Amino acid sequence: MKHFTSIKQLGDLKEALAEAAYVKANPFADQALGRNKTVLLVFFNNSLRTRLSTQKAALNLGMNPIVLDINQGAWKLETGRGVVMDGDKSEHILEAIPVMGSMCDMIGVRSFARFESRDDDYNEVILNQFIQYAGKPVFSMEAATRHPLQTFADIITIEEHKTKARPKVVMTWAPHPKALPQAVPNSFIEGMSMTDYDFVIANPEGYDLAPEFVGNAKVTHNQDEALAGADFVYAKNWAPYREDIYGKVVNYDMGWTVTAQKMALTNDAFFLHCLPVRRNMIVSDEVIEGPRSLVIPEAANRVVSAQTVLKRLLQAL
Ligand code: AN0
Ligand code: CP
Repeated sequence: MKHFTSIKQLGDLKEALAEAAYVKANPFADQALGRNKTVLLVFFNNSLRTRLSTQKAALNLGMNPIVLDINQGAWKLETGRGVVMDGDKSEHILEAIPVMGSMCDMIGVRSFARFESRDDDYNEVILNQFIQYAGKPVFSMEAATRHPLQTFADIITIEEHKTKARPKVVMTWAPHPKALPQAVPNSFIEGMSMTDYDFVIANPEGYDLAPEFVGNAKVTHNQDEALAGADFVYAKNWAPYREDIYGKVVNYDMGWTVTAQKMALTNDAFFLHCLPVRRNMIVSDEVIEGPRSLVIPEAANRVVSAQTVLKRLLQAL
């Protein structure tokens, strides 16, 4: 694996899950693999889990992690070509990227959708510039359209808790005060397409995700109908994809909050969310604190997903 930007690059999912289980049971087995290898983690946006879990994964593999927060202490970067740089940006990303590449063996990048241009976001302009100019393997720590390390951890968590071969997994939209990217839901759909789960997406009108991601997945605008008989409820907010309302909050419907009443419609489902989560917007206190909530083990599995991916990237160096 040269770069890792989509869950699909894992190839055979069963094999990847077996590798992940090995990594989880033997976290320090590959200390020699990462010796004297440096991983640079570049953050254009905030993070708690990705920041910690990727560093922990690197340390477990014997690697040296370096974290760079672009908005805290680095120069402000211009990203457009041909711009006369007479504003507040001191450096161009086209110099910054190869410099970063020269100081590490692989680079992780977090760069969210900016919601300025749907085409720029869906063309992954920032991530692709890293791939083009870093000269080193690049992995996504959530880019504009995907968050594959999250999805891998989500699937590991479902596999650890499922009690039937083909569980019903419902990904439901839930309200949030700010416009959030589509990366997590897009990636989750990609991941679900690699499984044989009974997968359903529930979202309000106007919130249908990009057709290139939705593919043949079942979509309903009726949350209650989707939740009926669910074994796993995966909640997430996202801003609209539709061109005329792209990245705008047009629905604040608290009727979509995942409450105990909603969970009562399910088959005693487990609750999943990638975190960070806004309580009593996305999910009630009762549900997230309840016995079926998996949010903490799900977050802990971020170390496992990151370590499995870093291990593959090291093996391919
Ligand atoms: C981000 C998002 O929804 O994509 C990161 C989630 C992992 N969430 C926020 O910005 C709150
Ligand atoms: N789930 C996730 O990626 O969390 P952070 O944004 O805190 O890294």
